[in-house]
Amino acid sequence: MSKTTTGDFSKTAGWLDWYEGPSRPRFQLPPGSVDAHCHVFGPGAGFPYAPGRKYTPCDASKDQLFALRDHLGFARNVIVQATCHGADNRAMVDACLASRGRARGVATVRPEISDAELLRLHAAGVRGVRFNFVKRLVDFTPKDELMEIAARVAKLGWHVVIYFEAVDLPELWDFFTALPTTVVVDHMGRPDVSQAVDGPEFELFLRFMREHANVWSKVSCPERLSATGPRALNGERDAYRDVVPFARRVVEAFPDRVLWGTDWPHPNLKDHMPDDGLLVDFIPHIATTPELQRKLLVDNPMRLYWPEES
Ligand code: 0GY
Repeated sequence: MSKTTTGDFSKTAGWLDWYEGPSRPRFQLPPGSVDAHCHVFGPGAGFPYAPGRKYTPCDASKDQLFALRDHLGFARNVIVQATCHGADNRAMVDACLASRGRARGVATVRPEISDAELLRLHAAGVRGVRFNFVKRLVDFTPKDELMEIAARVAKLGWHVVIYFEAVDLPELWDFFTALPTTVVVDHMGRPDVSQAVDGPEFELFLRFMREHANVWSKVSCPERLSATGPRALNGERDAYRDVVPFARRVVEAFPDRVLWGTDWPHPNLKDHMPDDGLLVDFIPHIATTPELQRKLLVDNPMRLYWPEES
């Protein structure tokens, strides 16, 4: 059944709704696993979508997110501010507060934000800001403004999440490498997985991580990057297998600087909506030992988001 968008909003034409009734994964997540990249959308009636947004999604509430967390076997979430809410962090903050300490947040902020507001976000569980360079999602923000924000949040012990397309890494390199805190790359910098894993484009991304010990990566979103798609080629639950060599390379080269998340409710997908259970079954293909799995799903996100407990 088609999902709704409440409030005075209608979904972007062709919008794909998140998947109702995901399968139960076969892969058993290690105890204490963190879904380190997911979002809430609205609901629009309570948390209106931002005027300057590039898309209007179907609602995806905190309670629906927490139900998915429990169904898949995660213990915690990191809720990343989605661009459809702009710099209005209320929906994400509300979800963090309602989680009783089981969710942290990554916010979007403008340079004019006050110190008091940053502290209020911190108290709610926010531990990072997101800088988005994907042109279909956001308008341009001058880099000196972003650098000013980074300097302020670094003092709070926060990190910066960056989202960009692989072709833009050369141009953004100097800015990224000057950031004064931990930097977390969304979805491995969106590699073109039809290229060779040891080709020049992905090698530049690996060099970025190799030469800068403050750079981490989410090895998430195979459903966004894959050309082979969710089809199980070997009769196994082995969806998105063309992404495996890329994610596995990052996990094995930088086991202490990788994170994983579902990306629920999967904004802006065009051809299919993933079964989140199948996404969890992708994990043992890219983190092939219990030790790598524990680092990816528990130790690393705990160190970044709940250092007081790790
Ligand atoms: C993601 C990816 C996308 C969207 C957003 O904040 C967002 O709107 O992050 C995308 O469209 O690629 O990580 O959810």
